[in-house]
Amino acid sequence: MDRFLVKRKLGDLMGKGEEPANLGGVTGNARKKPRREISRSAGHLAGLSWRHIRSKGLSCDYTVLFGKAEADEIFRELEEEVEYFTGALARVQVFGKWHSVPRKQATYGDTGLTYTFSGLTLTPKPWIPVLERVRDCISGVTGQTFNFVLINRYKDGRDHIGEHRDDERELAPGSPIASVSFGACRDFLFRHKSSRGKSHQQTVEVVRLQLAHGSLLMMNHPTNTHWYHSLPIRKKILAPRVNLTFRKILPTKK
Ligand SMILES: O=C(O)CCC(=O)C(=O)O
Repeated sequence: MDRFLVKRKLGDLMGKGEEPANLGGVTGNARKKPRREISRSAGHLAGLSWRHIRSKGLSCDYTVLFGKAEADEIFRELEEEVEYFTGALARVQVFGKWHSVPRKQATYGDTGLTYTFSGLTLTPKPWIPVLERVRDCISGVTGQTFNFVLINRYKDGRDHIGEHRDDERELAPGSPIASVSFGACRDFLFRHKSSRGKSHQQTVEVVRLQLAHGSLLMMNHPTNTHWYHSLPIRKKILAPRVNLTFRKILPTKK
């Protein structure tokens, strides 16, 4: 993840309806397969529909995990409980100049883990109930486990995240990243690494998604090896959004 290494350049509203319904727009060369049901252990999550998004080296699965009432409740709790970085951790150095990060960030996770953020070795804050609730729901529907979460809060459509890959050394090799969104629906773009820059070698079509309130996007291996992702500026969006990316990171070597 570039932001952890501080190398990157700085670069509607919630779904209505009580039941999960909005499967998010997908454009580009994402192949739409028929929706299918998956089995899961959490009984109240029965009936999820998944969209499978595939391209060259890209494998993602998208669903709306929480209905509106539950997503609203979780969003409210996140807004009350999450403590975001301030001071030096809310700033980034690009080509020798300091800039404010164009969003707020926080990290939570298992005791004893460490990770590198803005060139510093940090420990995540201990889990809080609302994060455990979301983490355990994802584990219930995917069978995957996570020990760390990065939280990004976008106060409105001016807040954004530039193109990057989540490829930091701490990530367990081959593990998926589970991205859960609450609040304003935002566009989310994947760009193939060979299609970046003015003199790119290939043109692989950009994959565009919309991440709805209560949605889950599973970014499976090897997506982050071949594709960069971003959440671009959308000035018309006035409402906040909170995104949680659950990860499995390797225990710190003693
Ligand atoms: O807010 C989002 O959906 C994107 C967050 C992201 O790119 C990341 O955590 O790596």
